[in-house]
Amino acid sequence: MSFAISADLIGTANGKLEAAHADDYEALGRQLQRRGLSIEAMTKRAMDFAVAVPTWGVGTGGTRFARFPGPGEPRNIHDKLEDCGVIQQLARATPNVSPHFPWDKVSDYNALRQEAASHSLGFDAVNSNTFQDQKEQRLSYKFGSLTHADRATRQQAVEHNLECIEIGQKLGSTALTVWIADGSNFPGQANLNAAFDRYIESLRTIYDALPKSWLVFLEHKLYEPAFYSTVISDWGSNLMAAQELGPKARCLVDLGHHAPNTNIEQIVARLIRAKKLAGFHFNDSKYGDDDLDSGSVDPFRLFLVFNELVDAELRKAEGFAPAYMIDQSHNVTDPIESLIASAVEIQRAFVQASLIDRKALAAAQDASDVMLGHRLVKQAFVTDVSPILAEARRRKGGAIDPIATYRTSGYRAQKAKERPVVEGTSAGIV
Ligand code: PSV
Ligand code: MN
Repeated sequence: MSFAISADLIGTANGKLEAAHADDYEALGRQLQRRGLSIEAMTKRAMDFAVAVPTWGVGTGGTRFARFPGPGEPRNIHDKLEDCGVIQQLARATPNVSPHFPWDKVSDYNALRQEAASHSLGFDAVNSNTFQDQKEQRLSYKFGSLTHADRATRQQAVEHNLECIEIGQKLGSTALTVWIADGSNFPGQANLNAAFDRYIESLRTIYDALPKSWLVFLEHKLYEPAFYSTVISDWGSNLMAAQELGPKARCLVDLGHHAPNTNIEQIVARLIRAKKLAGFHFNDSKYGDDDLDSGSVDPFRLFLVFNELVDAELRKAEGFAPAYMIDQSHNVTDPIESLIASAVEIQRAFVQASLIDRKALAAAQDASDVMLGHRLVKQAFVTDVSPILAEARRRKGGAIDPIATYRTSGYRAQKAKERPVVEGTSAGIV
């Protein structure tokens, strides 16, 4: 019998915090009321908020240099689902997981779907992987996959994506996320336009195989592993591709996939306007695609992204239905703790952005009252909405302090006993 965190343990942990929490919640309620806001409405919004967890996120990540595995790491998709279940049990904001293939391959996907449900989890977008070679793979992706100069290699990569769609259907997913590492490391290595043309041609076959009600999310990334040119390097190339393919193709914004200081919130605004925003891979960064925990370095940027998202939601922007996912690499923390903290930070940014007085903001903007507009946005950002987030978790059966409760549970130490260490560490991005 594998160890699981009990509802009793959460109840006991909450019991110790309840009085202080109620006090903080009431105080915040009074503060918001003075601003014409209902804490109840905000709590309801927090309760309805969800962001998917990536199956690959519960394992310790790595860099090009090393991977330092932690104790009790998940060994397979079954262990990963168990860990994702704990994140949802404690934080109650991550009811879906986003699987990556072939990493999460099993022989029976109907059984896997049931297994996820037993952890109160469903499946979000399925991710294909043509950025690595797999054992027994016929043709290598060393020089590209969907855009490879060789037709047979392109075909192999297309077929993998078609298989991902088939698997996704069994799991209850409704979207395929495609990120390719294709590009070049030397000027002269590839014809920049021919590579893009081949991308469209390959994606066309994948697009045509999408079941009704499915979308394909195209993910751009500035650089890495290709360091001279990447085929889908930015939101411009991404938007061109999505527009050329048709309405089921949308652009996925991974926050780490832009040059430092890029105004990502403006990109988000433009994609919403073009009805092409697929959703997000949330993470944080300082220099590049650092894959740090969401909101850990620049929570203001995360908030400004949500400012655009809440604005679009409230004005009912046409075609606006973004999918929220986390995509991080945890190298020096317990991945469960990082994913809990990140889900809370993302939810925090959403609630903070919901506090903005949109009417007053529009009036300030129309009157060119710069300082007032800025203050209205800033006031929302500096409001500590922690009691709202805690209350949302508490009402849904989660933990008032999810990370402290996780530590008290001894879950990781138990898993270290149950999951023998897998020998051999490899370097590499996960
Ligand atoms: C690429 O860096 C990426 O952001 C893509 O979403 C991949 O699927 C993911 O990371 C996992 O490696
Ligand atoms: Mn990503």
